[in-house]
Amino acid sequence: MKESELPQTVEEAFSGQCRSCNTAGERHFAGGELKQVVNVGRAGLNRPGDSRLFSLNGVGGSYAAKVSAKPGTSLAYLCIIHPWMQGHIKVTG
Ligand SMILES: [Cu+2]
Repeated sequence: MKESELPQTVEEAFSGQCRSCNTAGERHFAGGELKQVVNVGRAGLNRPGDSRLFSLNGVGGSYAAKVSAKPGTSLAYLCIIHPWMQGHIKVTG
């Protein structure tokens, strides 16, 4: 997602008004079926709205996903369960 789409406060994240959280949730459960991978456009993490549902088993877990954004792109992300968990993926060539 875009940096400007991240919730800035805990209140905003849990108000039900976080558009990014709501959109991701709706796309993962579209059609009443849980989708683990949501791609907006082509495969891989490259566009606002692309999302992955995964869990890490405790501290030290890891997850891998293909990032298909162009080098130089910075993708913002957040955990929709814990919206204060936010970060960036900086794509390098
Ligand atoms: Cu989380």
